[in-house]
Amino acid sequence: MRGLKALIFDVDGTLAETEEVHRAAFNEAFKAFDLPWVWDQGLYRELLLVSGGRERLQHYIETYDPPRGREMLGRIGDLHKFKTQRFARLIDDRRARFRPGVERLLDEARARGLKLALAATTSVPNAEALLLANMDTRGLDMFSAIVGGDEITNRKPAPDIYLLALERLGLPARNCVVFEDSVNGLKSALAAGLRVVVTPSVYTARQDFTGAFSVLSHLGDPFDPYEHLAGAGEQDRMVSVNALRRWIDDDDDMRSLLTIGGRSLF
Ligand code: XBP
Ligand code: MG
Repeated sequence: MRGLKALIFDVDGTLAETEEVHRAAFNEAFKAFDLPWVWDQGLYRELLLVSGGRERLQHYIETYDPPRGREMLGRIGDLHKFKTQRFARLIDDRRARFRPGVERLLDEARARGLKLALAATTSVPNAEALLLANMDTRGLDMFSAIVGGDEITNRKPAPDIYLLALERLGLPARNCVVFEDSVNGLKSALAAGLRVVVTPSVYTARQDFTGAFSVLSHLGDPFDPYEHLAGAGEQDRMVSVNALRRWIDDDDDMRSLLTIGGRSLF
């Protein structure tokens, strides 16, 4: 059956520019463990190609062999736990506000009867802390599913997290749209058969978003229109439920036009 029934959002970089807060939390954890490690923005941009804080720490130690790295390989869990505690406190201090259009689209989607889900590599408590800091408890009540990175084995770009989100929503991919900020997230959602609207973040601005349904500077607001970068949305200025429905219906019409004898040319 055709038609938009749910929106699925990535958290870090998509709802808010949280990666600077994660980076601050990592650096505070390194200080607390007396490690002479500092992740500056240039290094963090490269490390972000590895999804998952624990995996990122392991990759850093194995790739850069920093002082006391070998010793810390066995304590990555403790280090990441401390970092997560610091992140939650920094988020509580409202260090990451929602990006343009996020709260407006969430509210509109609920008002129009669409389901909402989150598909985050970070932990569910981190995602919930961000919702609470920006929308109070209202933010927690509006999601049918909040899927965190701890619940799946293979992180983005593997499709696992989006397949689990679809299962929790009880919907097929064709009735949903994903909002992502990174190439890993885009690949993950595409591999799950989903259409993806990409709103690049500070750390992902220069990545290759081939395959995206739409690439926009952000979701837009009435007085803060987005910049259209690629794909659907060239004639609009903000992502609304009506606009999404139009873009998807046009895309479905195109796909059915390009399907000959039941075989898609896509
Ligand atoms: C976000 C991540 C996370 C955060 C850090 O990717 O990869 O690892 O960077 O959070 P996405 P944790 O936006 O694709 O979900 O330390 O909790 O992993
Ligand atoms: Mg992201």
